[in-house]
Amino acid sequence: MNLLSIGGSDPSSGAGIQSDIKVFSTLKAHGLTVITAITGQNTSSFGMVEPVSDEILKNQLDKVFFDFKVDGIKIGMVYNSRIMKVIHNRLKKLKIPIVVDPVIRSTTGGDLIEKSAIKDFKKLIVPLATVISPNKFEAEILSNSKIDLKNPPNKIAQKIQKMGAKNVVITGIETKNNKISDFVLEKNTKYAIYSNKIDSINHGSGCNYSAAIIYSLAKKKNIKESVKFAKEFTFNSIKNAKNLGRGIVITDVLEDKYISQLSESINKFVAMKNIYKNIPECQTNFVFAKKKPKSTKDILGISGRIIKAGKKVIVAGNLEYGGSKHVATALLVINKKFPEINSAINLKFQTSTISKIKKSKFVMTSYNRLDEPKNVKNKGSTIQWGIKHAIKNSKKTPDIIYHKGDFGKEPMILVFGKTPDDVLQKILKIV
Ligand code: PXL
Repeated sequence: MNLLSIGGSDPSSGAGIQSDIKVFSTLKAHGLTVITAITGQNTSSFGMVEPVSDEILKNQLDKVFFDFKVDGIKIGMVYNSRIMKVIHNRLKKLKIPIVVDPVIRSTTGGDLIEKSAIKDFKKLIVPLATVISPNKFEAEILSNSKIDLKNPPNKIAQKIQKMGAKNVVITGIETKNNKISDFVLEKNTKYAIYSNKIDSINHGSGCNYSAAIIYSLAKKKNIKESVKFAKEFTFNSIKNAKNLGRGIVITDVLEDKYISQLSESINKFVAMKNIYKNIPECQTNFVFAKKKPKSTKDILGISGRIIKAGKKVIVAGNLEYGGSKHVATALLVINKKFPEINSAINLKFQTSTISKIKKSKFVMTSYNRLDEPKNVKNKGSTIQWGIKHAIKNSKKTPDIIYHKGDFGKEPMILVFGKTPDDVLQKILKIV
């Protein structure tokens, strides 16, 4: 996935385009950047701003759009009317999601937009927004009114929506009992999303929020899902903020530990010698569940499969929650009875593998698809039935479950473990 950040350069990498690249790369998207201005700043003070020329701004946009399929755009700092006009003209006809983060002042006190350009910002940049994500202060400037009892968030958001933004998210509205809420106004609905408040003056949280929203929208998630995702992502980045300079802390974005562990094990798996011999006709999936998974949506898997191409084995697809159906369903059943088991893979059934397992210390059980009741077969819930059947009388945590197939159904071996690495260590002993 290619995501473009249009904004200013921050040499401290706490905010601006440098921060967006960090977010995109953590989320495994490729970050493209078009720089609108160079700022001089650090964690304690804000220095100069030098907007770039029209020529280099246009040239950056041309080069990016000529070459890449851009899946989503985030617009951050756009310093003056001249810059806004160029961006408006280049983006107005695009049909991809655009998130506008209307940055006005930096936490350290620098102006990120010329005061005289706010009028043009409303006319030229706000209407480009699929989602606009002002904080309370920015929403007040854009709407020219204070958020209070007479002007609640809904009224302010409506004003901004009338300027042409499709969806408005006003972030950081404080509520009683130390919660913080984001107010969302979609085309036909409005709601608030709450989280706990962390008292922190930091660099980067607003940038992380809007970068996370564009990532989620580009993945075709809806507005509510995207706002929820961005809120949790940003909350974690604040929780994990670091004291790197002498001034305010810089937010730090964390890799999803499930993604990094599973992708590391998948890379080791596909690099194993002659592993292609163990890939079944229906291909392989390798999955990893979050703690206490409720459905396959809580289980990370490959949205495609690990496939065999001659003697080569390649990963076709991305890691996604809900990316696997069969192997994830099998894991879900096992995890209910043996909650320590959180990872699984399916391998080609080979009698040589079964003999090796029998000589090992691994706990192996099996099920026979021929014993499957008709109503199960008709419902298409074979896997659930099979795994349940296989572990019905097991006291010991299973390492391997296999079945020998049925008419037109390929036999299969499933390997289970606590983590992807645990599964991998078992595979190394049995293939
Ligand atoms: O956080 C908003 C922001 C965006 N872009 C640039 C910035 C800042 C805040 O400092 O410097 C370039």
